[in-house]
Amino acid sequence: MKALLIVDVQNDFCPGGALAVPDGDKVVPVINRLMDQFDIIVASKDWHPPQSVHFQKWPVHCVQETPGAEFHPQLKSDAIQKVFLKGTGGADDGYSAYEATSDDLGEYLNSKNVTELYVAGLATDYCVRASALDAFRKGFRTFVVTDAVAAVNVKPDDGPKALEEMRNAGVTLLRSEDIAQP
Ligand code: VGL
Ligand code: ZN
Repeated sequence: MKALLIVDVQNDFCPGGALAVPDGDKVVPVINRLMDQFDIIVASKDWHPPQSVHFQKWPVHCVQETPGAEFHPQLKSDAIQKVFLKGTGGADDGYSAYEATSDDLGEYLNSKNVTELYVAGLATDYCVRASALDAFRKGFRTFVVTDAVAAVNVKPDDGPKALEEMRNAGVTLLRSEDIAQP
């Protein structure tokens, strides 16, 4: 089985948000189209407590239960079967969806016999990167959909560097139009 993981497509990572990713909202229509091709669709949310060491590195964003932590309003979130909340501890960053504390992503995917994980969302150089590398390490055939991700780019080439690092680690990069129809 193949599954789609939608990483952190939340208001605070989109234009106007507290930690806006340039063109973060441009991934939304691409992801909405992708969703039609998958039976198993899961998502993560960055879900921080109001006080976190994470906020020594980043502006305050995606605080639990706030509008900034909601999915982008145009994301077809009704089709998401399970949402994994991460970054919930105050003592670490929790970038990877595999570090979610609400449920165990690896166990969930195994219970659905998922062997191939397609990763999309925000941000290429942080949570997409960490989630895709973890997925590969945990034995999933892992794909990152390059037109369905966007980077924070603290440095201008962080996004391309992260994609290259994932590719070197064994993750397959592909474009949404190159995903085989079910
Ligand atoms: C993220 C920076 C801080 C992400 C989360 O979702 O990629 N980036 N917190
Ligand atoms: Zn965060």
